[in-house]
Parts: sequence; structure tokens; C-alpha cells
Amino acid sequence: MTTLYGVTRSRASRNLWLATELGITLTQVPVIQGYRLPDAAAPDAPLNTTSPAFLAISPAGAIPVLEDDGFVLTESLAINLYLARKHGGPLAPADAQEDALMQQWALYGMTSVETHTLPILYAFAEGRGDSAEVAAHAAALARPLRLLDAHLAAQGHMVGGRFSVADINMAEILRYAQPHPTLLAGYPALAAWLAACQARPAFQVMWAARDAEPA
Ligand SMILES: N[C@@H](CCC(=O)N[C@@H](CS)C(=O)NCC(=O)O)C(=O)O
Repeated sequence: MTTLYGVTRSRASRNLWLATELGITLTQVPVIQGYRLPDAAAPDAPLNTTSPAFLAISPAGAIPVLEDDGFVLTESLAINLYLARKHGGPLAPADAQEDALMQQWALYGMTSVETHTLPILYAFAEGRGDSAEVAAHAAALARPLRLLDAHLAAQGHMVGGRFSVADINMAEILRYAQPHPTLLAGYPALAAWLAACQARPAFQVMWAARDAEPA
């Protein structure tokens, strides 16, 4: 059995999207972020990232976590790369070079892009969309967004000229910037690619499940 710990309103969304693309079933255990609860330690609190039972599975105390027949893996992008490789097909790397490129983009996305898109998501959710903090993160994104726009204009997709796990990983990272009304519009190839990714039926399945969860 393959279990995914994490509510859909978390980075588990990228794993759930991939699972639907792959046609595999992940048994989802909806562990919620402790900080979203009024009292994460209360005896009647739902299973959350501070629950001893969850920490016993993953001492890192963050979601998502994958458990695949006893094999435990953290880090949402590593989980996606593992699932893609395990199940194969066009979503997975075709050779060692594609594998390396998919890792390269995952690391770039996590270190150079998500560090700026996630604060933008939070700021808009908390009514701070016009803050200096958002402006600073938007400015810091200029170089990565230029790079990604040129890459997508030339290649159409992140790796191998086809839709793959690398597109899911980067699209989910960029989704966090979408509450910003103008940021992505200046990058037409990127914006068109992101719209196409999010028009995929598997994304829509994940998005409907996310919407069905309490905010
Ligand atoms: N780099 C990690 C980040 C994991 C992470 O921070 N997850 C958040 C939810 S998206 C979390 O569990 N936060 C709970 C907490 O910090 O207590 C990944 O991509 O999986």
C-alpha cells in the first residue's frame, strides 16, 4: 500500500496531481499543519504535524510524507520524482540526463523560486498583497521568471519537450505567485504553459479536492 500523509491544502497537492496523472492510488491520510489548529496539542485535535503519532513516522514534522510498503520519504518534490521513476512512462525521466535535469529543476524551483512565491501566496491570503514584502519577492523573482519564460518559449516544457513530472513540480511552485494580479502576465510563454498545465484533467481533480477541504 502507498500512503500519502497530508491534507490537500499543502504541498501534498503536487503529489496528488501526479498520482492522478500516473493513474495510481495513494491512500491519503489528511494530516493537517499544526499551526492551522487553535490547539494542536489538544486531546481531540485532529492528526497534525505536531502529533506524536505523525512524528513517529516523520520526525521532520512536515507534510507531505510518503510511505510506500514501509519505505518513508519526505520532501514533496523528491516524492514526485520517486513516484514518476517508480511508475515510468512519459512523466518519468527517459534516461540519466533527463533524470538529472528533472532534479536540477526541482532544486532550482525549491531554492530560487518557491522561497519567493510562497511568501507571496501567504501575503495575499493575509491581505498584505500591496506590501513592500510582496514587492521585494516579486523583484527577486524577475531573474528566475525570465529564465523560465525563455526556457519554456524555446522548449515548450521543462524537460524532454513533453509534459512530465518536472512540469508538475514547477507549475505547483509557480501557482503560489498567481494571487499576484500582474506578476506572471509579463512572461507570456510561462503564463501559457502554466494555463495548459492547470487545464489538465488531473490538475482539475486535485483542485476540486483541495476546494472541498476547509480553508
Ligand atoms: N520542502 C518541504 C516543505 C514541507 C513543509 O514545510 N510543509 C508544510 C505544509 S505545505 C508543513 O508541513 N508545515 C507544518 C509545520 O511547519 O508545522 C516539502 O516540499 O515537502
